[in-house]
Amino acid sequence: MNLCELMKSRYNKSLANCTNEEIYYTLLEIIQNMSEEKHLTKIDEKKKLYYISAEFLIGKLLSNNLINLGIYDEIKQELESNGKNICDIEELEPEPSLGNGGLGRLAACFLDSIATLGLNGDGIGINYHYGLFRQKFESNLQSEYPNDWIEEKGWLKKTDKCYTINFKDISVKSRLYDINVTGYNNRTNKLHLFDIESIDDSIITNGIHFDKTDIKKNLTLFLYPDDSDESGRLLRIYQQYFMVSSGARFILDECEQRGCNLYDLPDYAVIQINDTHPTMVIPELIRLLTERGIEMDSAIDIVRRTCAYTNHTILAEALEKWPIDYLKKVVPQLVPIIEILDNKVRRKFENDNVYIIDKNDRVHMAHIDIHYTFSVNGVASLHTDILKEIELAQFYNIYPNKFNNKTNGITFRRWLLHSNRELAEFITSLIGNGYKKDASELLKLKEFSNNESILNKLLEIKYNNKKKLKNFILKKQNIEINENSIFDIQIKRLHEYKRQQMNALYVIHKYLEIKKGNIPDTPITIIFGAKAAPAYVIAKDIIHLILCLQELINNDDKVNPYLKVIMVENYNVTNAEHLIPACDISEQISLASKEASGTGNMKFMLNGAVTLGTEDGANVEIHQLVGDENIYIFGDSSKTVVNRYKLGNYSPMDYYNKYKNIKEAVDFITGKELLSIGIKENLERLKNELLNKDWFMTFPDFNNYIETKERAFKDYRNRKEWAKKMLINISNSGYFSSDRTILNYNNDIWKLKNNL
Ligand code: 26V
Repeated sequence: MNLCELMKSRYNKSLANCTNEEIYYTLLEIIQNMSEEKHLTKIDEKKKLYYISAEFLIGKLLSNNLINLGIYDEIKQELESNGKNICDIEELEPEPSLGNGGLGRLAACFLDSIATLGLNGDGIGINYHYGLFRQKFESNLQSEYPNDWIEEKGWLKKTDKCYTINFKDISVKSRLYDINVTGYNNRTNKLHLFDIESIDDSIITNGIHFDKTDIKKNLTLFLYPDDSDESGRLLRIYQQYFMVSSGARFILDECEQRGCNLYDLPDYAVIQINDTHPTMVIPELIRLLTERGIEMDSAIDIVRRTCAYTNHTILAEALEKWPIDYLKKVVPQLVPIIEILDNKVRRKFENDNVYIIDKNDRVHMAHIDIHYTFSVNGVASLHTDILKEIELAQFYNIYPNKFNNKTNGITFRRWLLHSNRELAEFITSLIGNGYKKDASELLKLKEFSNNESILNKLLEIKYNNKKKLKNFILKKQNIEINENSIFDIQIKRLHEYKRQQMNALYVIHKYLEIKKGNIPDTPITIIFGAKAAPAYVIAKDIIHLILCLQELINNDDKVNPYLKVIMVENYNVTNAEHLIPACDISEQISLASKEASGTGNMKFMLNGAVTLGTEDGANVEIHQLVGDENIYIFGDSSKTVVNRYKLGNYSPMDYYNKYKNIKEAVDFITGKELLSIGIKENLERLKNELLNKDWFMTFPDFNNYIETKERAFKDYRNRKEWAKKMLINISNSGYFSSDRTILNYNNDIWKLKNNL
């Protein structure tokens, strides 16, 4: 492969004289051709995995593909010797935003690992034209705009596969688009995204507003359209059914082509249902099988043996329950099937808590999954325990063998090899290349934990990454940060349970301390990145508070040499790739029991950040792996939290009255400094929410949070000891490779042949 020659023949110019755009489109084509060559389904591959998900947060694909095809270094060098920089070319690529957060990014990591392990497995989802909104900060508030990512020449390949999808009132024609997913030195699988052709983006006005009833024009415009009104909720059902009906028909077609007679579907397909958004695939498959002549009871049995379900949350408000009337309005063809499924359950069990249709005529989507799949898994050890013992205990009693844990993972190709090249190269120089395919080899790094020069090199790499991030933030947001300060980073969706508000209260606390003359030994930079759901009022108020603090503190020359606050605009995968390698302290501070797993925590660990966190989600497993010395754990345990909810006697006001620093920090939200910057209504609403509700129990953990954070800051001063903590974190992170997770899924659930 010679890029120079190719550019010459295409454009009749030397590589040095080509524009970055010309280079980008040429690389895209080279990659497409190379990856297509690796799309070989082996003859003995009878069974195939279909990972069906409303989200695939794939991020930019150029570098990732170059790495996985093994030509990154070659191309980078060739570009460099012609005066070109691969980073400038990467910048031209728009980032698809086909996901919200961890759930969608997990699906993308899984596709990478499935292909890397040589497994026969594709993704199925929706081709949202504008995905999740693009976030802008205007007057210290979040505003939302469409993210226009689809280009004429891009990764999406239009196919001839089309289906007619029937809703109660309308029919639409779905068409399949494919994105190649090439594994690291391995095969190419596909991400299948369905779309309609009658989409009309001219209906979008004023940011991301549009007529939610005009389904033919809006069906695949946005991910998670605002569902605070009925038309928004109905649109979500339209989207979900569109995805599963197209997907189910595609799966049946493919299986029949491979020789399946539909009675033996479980030998040809396994369908992993990613949370409840694709749950309607169960009644839809049953419907399609009966339409093709299979009796209802057999159809149900076939589907149950084909599908498996992953639960990603215990938050009640996130567990989907659709009023049956909504389903009657959109997909009446599924209603009799769901009623049959419910009746079967009622005949077998006498327990309201396991019925599919409740007494208020709402359909519990997760209950369909649990009864009518063969496997139910949680995404971290604590999460699975909570499902078994508390949230889904009534089901665990009935189906103890269905429940299993699959602790999440991340792909090291994107989150180390690509995002932190310098660290990856250093690791390779120490332990060789083996860890790239077998991440457990990172354990070999442990033997260097007292080697001063190696520890110094780790610190140097971190420092270089911090300088890079400093430039990135300066360019992006025109804020200058100090690369010698501690980089303390909290980046994730904005949600009260993740407790960005607790970190913001810490910022206030620290600001007041500095004002009192208690200057920190090392300057601190607290970095946030988060999008709030457009209709989630308190989440947007928290963003407002953080942005007001950013303005107040960064303009206060008495404070800003010691403390700075940055809220990164439009947090997405690309921004995460810049932020994570530069982090010293990884904030994972959700209320214990609420974060199913978290995956950012794993990315930070792999990049040598030390976790400051609660015993929640996968933090628990990180803690077990690195030991007390190499993590900062604080806060109430999940047992205490669960018990406090049960008692129902938590009163934030008691803490406010008892602890002076809590009162000071909370009062500051509506004090004169912030009111001179922010909006009274928003700040007051947030303060009242904390004082009167604080549903995610910020105050009980607050003082322990401050103490533990201060201890981490103090330890940071001993650079050698800190570097040791970094090394121990990196060396233990192998467990969190999504290759390990996928091997577990395959061994326990999918049972596909491995063509390594
Ligand atoms: C969804 C919603 C939607 C409506 C409003 C509130 C709300 C709150 C939470 C959710 C979460 C849906 C499921 C989800 O994204 N779970 C995430 O899955 C990740 C991958 O397994 C996991 O690492 C995160 O801990 C978990 O929150």
